[in-house]
Amino acid sequence: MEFVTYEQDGFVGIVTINRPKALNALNSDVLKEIEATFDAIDLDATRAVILTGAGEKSFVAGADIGEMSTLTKEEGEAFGKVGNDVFRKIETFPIPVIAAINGFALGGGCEISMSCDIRICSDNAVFGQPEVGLGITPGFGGTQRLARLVGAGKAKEMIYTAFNIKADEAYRIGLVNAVYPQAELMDAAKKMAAKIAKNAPIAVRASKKAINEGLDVDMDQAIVVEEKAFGSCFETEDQRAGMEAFLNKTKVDGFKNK
Ligand code: DAK
Repeated sequence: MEFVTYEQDGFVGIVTINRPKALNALNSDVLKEIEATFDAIDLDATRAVILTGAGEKSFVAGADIGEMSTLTKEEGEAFGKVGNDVFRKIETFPIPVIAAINGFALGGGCEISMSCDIRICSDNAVFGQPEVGLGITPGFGGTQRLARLVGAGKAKEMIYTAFNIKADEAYRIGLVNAVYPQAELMDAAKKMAAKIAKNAPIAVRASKKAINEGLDVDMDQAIVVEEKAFGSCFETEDQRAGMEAFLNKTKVDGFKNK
C-alpha cells in the first residue's frame, strides 16, 4: 500500500491515511487502499478500529481537487460512488470505528469522519464542507450525515456558507465527542478502543448494527431491531459468562467472542 498503513495493536486496528504531501486528500488510489485495508482486517482478532491521518496538520483535507477538476458528469457520479461505497463500508463495518481527527477534516475529510461511529479530535482540528465554494455539492454523504449528526439547521449553515469550524465549536454542536491536545489524541483513541475491546464483542457488534439500522426506520420497527439484537445475545457464551460473573461478584477475564 502506498497511501494507507495498518497496525494491529492487540485487539485494536489502526488505519492511517498517509498522503501527507497533499494533506491526506482522497484520490481514487487512496480510496481503493482504504477499502482494501478494511477488507483485510481480521474480524476475529480485532474488536475496534481507529482511523486517523498521517502528520500533525491534517486528518483528510478533502477529496482530491486536482483529480476532480476534470471530471465529466458521468465520471463525477462514478467517483462519488467509489467514495460512498468505501464510506458506507466503514459505517456498516461490523466492529466500531473511531475517527481520531488530527487536523483538517474538510469536505471528504469531514465526511469520512462522519461515517465512523465516534469522532474525537485534536485541538487544532478544523471541520467544514467547503464544496459549494468549489462549485459542487458535498459528494461523499455530507448532505446526509452532517444533518443527522448536528441537525438540519446547523448542517445547512455549514454547507451553504462553506465556513470552517474549529474543534471547540465541533464539540459544542456534537460533531465530535471530545477534544484533546494533539499529543494526547492517539492515546485517548487507543484508550477508548481498549474499553470497547474489553466488552463482549458480539454484543458490541449487535449494538452497532441495531443503532445504525434503527436510525433508518420508524420507532415501531426500530424497537423490533433492538429486540432481535438483544435476543441474539442469549445464544452466546459471552452472555452466560458476563451474567454469571456479575452474580458471582467477579469480572469476566476476557470475553471469548463466542
Ligand atoms: N486536494 C488536493 N490537494 C490538496 C487538497 C485537496 N483537497 N488540500 C490540500 N492539498 C494540497 C495542496 O494543493 C498543497 O499541495 P502542493 O501545492 O504543496 O503540491 C498541499 O496539499 C498543502 O496544502 P496548502 O499549501 O494549501 O496548505 P495550507 O496550510 O496553506 O492550507 C488547507 C491548508 C487545508 C486550508 C488548504 O490546503 C485547503 O483549503 N485545501 C482544500 C480544502 C478543501 O476545499 N477540501 C474540500 C475538497 S472538496 C463528489 C465526491 C466527493 C466530493 C464532492 C463530490 N462527487 C463525485 C459526487 C468531495 C469534495 C471535497 O472534499
